[in-house]
Amino acid sequence: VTSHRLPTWAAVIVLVATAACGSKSASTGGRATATTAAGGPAATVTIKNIAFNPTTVTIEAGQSVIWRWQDSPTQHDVVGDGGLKSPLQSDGSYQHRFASAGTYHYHCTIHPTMKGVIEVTS
Ligand SMILES: [Cu+2]
Repeated sequence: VTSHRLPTWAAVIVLVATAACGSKSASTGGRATATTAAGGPAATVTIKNIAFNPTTVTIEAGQSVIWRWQDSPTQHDVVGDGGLKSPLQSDGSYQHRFASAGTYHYHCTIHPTMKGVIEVTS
């Protein structure tokens, strides 16, 4: 009597699993590509999974770094040496030009483990 019900349940489970899997891969599939146009930032730091990547970037004095937020809906900011101070945000980008050589440490104010360094050579 119950044997004819089993295929129905199995079909529903398969459909739900397929739908969930499909939507997940679609949402993580998109990625931005346009990053360094001529005369644009010399380096890009991606903010994702509650981390800066890469954590250390080396540029030359006068060059710029751009941070790109890809961790929505989690909010982060970039605050540190050399006047680094971005808005607290979950999307978008922040660009900063480093005029003089030095080692610039920065962090995210709401995630103590998020730290990064910009090495600026002369
Ligand atoms: Cu953060």
